[in-house]
Amino acid sequence: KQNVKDSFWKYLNITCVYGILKAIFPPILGQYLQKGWLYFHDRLYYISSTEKTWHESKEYCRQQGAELVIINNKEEQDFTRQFNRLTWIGLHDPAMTREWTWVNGDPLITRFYLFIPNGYENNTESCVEIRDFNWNDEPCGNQKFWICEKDGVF
Ligand SMILES: [Ca+2]
Ligand SMILES: [Ca+2]
Repeated sequence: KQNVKDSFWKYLNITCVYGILKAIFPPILGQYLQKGWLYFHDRLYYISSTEKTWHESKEYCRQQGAELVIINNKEEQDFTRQFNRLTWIGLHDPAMTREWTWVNGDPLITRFYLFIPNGYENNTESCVEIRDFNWNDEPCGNQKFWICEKDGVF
């Protein structure tokens, strides 16, 4: 009985907090949506319509309070590959040691795409793009479309 009561209060609490946050944050959400960002699974994504180098793309996302997309699960994989463009993602090999790292510093552990880095020669391909259904390492200075991801409470 106590458990039921506890979980009721817990539920009410969460609902209230969520309601308050929702009242505060929709303007922010609205701003992003107005600028063409897409809302998917509690996150916002920006699919560029112009092309930049990997570093310029990363910088663009940071200026928007976001990051180059980090692909954490199958849903995000399917979502990000649907745009039929060569797009930079937030994965690179900063030390050129073939240790692939996400822009938030996490190492690459799970690959949701087929990823066979082939730019070993002079380590010239240190940044990663979505290409068709796969990931591909590419020279960071090439111009590509890109995807930013913004998390947060909306
Ligand atoms: Ca993500
Ligand atoms: Ca390659």
